[in-house]
Amino acid sequence: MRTTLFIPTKNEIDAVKIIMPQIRPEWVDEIICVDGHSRDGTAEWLEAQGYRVLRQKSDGLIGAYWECIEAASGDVIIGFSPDGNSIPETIPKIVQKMREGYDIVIASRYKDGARSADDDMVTAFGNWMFTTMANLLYRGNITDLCVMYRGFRKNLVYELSLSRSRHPMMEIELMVRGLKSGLRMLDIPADEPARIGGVRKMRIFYNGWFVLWVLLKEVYAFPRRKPPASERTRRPER
Ligand SMILES: Nc1nc2c(ncn2[C@@H]2O[C@H](COP(=O)(O)OP(=O)(O)O)[C@@H](O)[C@H]2O)c(=O)[nH]1
Ligand SMILES: [Mg+2]
Repeated sequence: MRTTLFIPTKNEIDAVKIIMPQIRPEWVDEIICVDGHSRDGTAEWLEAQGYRVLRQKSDGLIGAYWECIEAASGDVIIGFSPDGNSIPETIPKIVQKMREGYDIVIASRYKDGARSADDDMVTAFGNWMFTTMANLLYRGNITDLCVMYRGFRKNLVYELSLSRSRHPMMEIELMVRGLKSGLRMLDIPADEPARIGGVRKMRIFYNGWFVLWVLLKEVYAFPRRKPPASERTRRPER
């Protein structure tokens, strides 16, 4: 099993200088940084440290995700926020659990007393509401639907036909379709410290709308309905 750590950056120079040296190279097989046109020297600093940096061609965080997935040699992708929100020491824990055979391992901000220092009232409520909806609609018992910090088998993006949209749907489809398909999903507790410098790029209501949309559309969307009985019994043509 090969592992690829996905590091998305957009104007995160203060944070990457502190966080990246805390990531031990032996924890994963490959680190791919995807930089979204930073103007503060983030990409140049990462390159000077010897990291592989893809200059993003597509739009948004999800575009960066796909560029990493397509460039990755790993069988497992781990999404990691280098802005201070993700604790580096959780990386080997995720890798360990993926090796044990899980399909998706989530670094949950809400499990067993883990805390988020990045949440405000709105994001705390939204995360609780969306996670509860996912569990009720798709019979899960996950504790953090939306966190980016998770490992997953790379092939799931193809097996589950995840959305190529630049809107933030792919990660939520991964989780919901994972629940619907009965995949082995595990959440392990991980605090979310406050971000270091920079500004949050995630737009709360824009993202929230797409999370809600995926939660609802997935009631019908995947897997596709079985073909009608007449088609199912038809013999294959020779
Ligand atoms: N490459 C790339 N990275 C991005 C983009 N938007 C956000 N990021 C990075 O993704 C990570 C998470 O973004 P952030 O706005 O902090 O979201 P939050 O932590 O979920 O509130 C940060 O490291 C950002 O710099 C983008 O359009 N392209
Ligand atoms: Mg963040």
